[in-house]
Amino acid sequence: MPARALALLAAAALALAASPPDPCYEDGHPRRCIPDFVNAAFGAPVVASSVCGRRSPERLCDPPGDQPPDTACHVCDTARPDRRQPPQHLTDLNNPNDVTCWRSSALPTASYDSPPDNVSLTLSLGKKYELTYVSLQFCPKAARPDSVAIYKSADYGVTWQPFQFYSSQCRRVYGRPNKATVTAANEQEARCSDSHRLAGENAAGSRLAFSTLEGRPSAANFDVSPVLQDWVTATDVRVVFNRLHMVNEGDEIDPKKQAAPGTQHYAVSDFAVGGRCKCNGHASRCVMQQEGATQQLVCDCKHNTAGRDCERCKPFHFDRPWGRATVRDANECKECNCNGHARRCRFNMELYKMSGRESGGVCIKCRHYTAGRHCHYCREGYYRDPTKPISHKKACKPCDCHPVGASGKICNQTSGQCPCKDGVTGTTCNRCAKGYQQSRSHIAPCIRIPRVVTAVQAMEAVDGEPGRAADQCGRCRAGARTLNLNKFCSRDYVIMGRLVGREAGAADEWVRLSLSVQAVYKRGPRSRLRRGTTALYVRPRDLACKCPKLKINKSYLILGVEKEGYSSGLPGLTVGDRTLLLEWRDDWHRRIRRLQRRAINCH
Ligand SMILES: *[C@@H]1O[C@H](CO)[C@@H](O)[C@H](O)[C@H]1NC(C)=O
Ligand SMILES: *[C@@H]1O[C@H](CO)[C@@H](O)[C@H](O)[C@H]1NC(C)=O
Ligand SMILES: *[C@@H]1O[C@H](CO)[C@@H](O)[C@H](O)[C@H]1NC(C)=O
Ligand SMILES: [Ca+2]
Repeated sequence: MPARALALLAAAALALAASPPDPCYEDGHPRRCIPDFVNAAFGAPVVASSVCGRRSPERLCDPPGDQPPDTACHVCDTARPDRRQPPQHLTDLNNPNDVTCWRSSALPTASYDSPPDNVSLTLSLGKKYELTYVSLQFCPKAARPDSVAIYKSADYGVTWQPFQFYSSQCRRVYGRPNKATVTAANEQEARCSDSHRLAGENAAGSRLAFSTLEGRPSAANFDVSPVLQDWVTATDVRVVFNRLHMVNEGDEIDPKKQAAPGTQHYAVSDFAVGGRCKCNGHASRCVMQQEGATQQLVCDCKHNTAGRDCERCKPFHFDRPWGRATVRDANECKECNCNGHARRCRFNMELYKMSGRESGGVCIKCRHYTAGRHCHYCREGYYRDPTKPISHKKACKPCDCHPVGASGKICNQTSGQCPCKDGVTGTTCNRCAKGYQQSRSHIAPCIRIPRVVTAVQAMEAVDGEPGRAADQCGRCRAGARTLNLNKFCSRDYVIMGRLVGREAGAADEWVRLSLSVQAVYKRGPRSRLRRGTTALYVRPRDLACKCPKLKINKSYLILGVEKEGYSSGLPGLTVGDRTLLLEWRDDWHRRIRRLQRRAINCH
């Protein structure tokens, strides 16, 4: 390996080892993290409503001191870099050895009736901050203004809200009492104070400082006070100097102070706001980010949060409601559980509460034929493949309902069971249920076998098996035991034959047996009945009921009517309601011959 590559590797390893631990996590667990405390105003742009010498050079002087003639004068001239007093000097590096100042234009001379000499400074932080203080350092020897209002905006200058007022006459200038007590009920209200007049002055000039939380009852529980969290939040701060001097009715005007022209002006050397980049406890730093053509300051959000201030959960992390991180709970946003079938989800408070504040995410647009708030079951018309985990792309299979046997196309999403028509069974409804047989009807593809006898059962009955539906069998008329002239006369034909076999595939309605006709004792006028093999049709139900009781290789005497037989359309003899089957007895031959002779007298 080349030495250079090795060196690079070593450097990378060092960088890894040296990278400080992420303060937003501790042993892999999320914990509250906050950006460093900074002077958010440092380097930030300030817009001043008045700047000395902006239009033409202007001469300003400090108010006369106690030991004249030490009054210093400044000539402001924007064309001369060394003589400018621009608002940028408010937020530059505040070096006591090289004080830089902003100065307003000269103000009109104050009197009791004069209008307020309003001059404003608007500072844009470019990002939400949580402010602890706002402070103004006045230039050395400059007068300290009498009435000052501080406003803040939390929406980048769209709306403004009073933050603090200072005046020797709070009620008269700002309509507020001096040093009103803040209670838990009005913590988000600005106060007015005259205390700034007592603040000391040093070589660098006097300072006016507003502490945002001072005197506010919930300050000790700031972590859990949304009201105060809002109160200290600002994107912009505006200071309005309303009066440099307050002149009371009847006050004598100090001629000494009046003397020097241009002494009436505001002069501030440093505008500072102390606070932290607002990230709601979810970031330990703010970074510059390219946003279109401009750069903007944003939180480096952790805990699955997003937004410039980490003020929301990042996409697909809506299983819990967003929350500000506290010392006790980092309120990390949790990913939705969609089993890999959805890319989006939303939060539902009802479900969250119902789950015991565990999970409130609802997946949106479940794919792969899944459904449910976690895409955890199969959509209508699909069912779960039990061999695959629910997270599998093919965990849900389309229902496979039989077009004839099923009464719909929607199967049970879990089992795949289709809704079957009456008498139909099977997961896809492709079979007749027990006790049913197939029909040609699409409406009722399986019909109940009369008296619950199947062809197979009927066959078994022929073979001498016990009938399965014996309890449902009525009195048997076909299986007569006795023979008489009346029976002989009332039937169209009388034959003797041996049952020699049965057809394998029984027709639905009839079981076909094979009969070897051995003697014909009587036949109808148009009948072609003769000795030899013919088909004998018996109803399965009758067979199962052993009515008649039939056995292969046994001989029977059959007395039947032709209407039930040939005329039924079946090619053979039919055992119908009026057919009699008697098990053949050897002594019957002579007896039947006798009946034959007597039958001449029938009717
Ligand atoms: C000066 O500011 C005060 C208080 O904000 C306001 O009421 C007044 O209208 C302003 N006057 C001028 C001339 O802008
Ligand atoms: C679907 O089948 C499962 C399991 O067989 C059963 O528990 C559930 O009740 C069925 N659902 C419906 C809607 O019939
Ligand atoms: C019927 O008889 C034939 C010959 O006598 C015999 O081969 C056959 O096995 C018998 N069948 C039955 C079911 O008894
Ligand atoms: Ca300065």
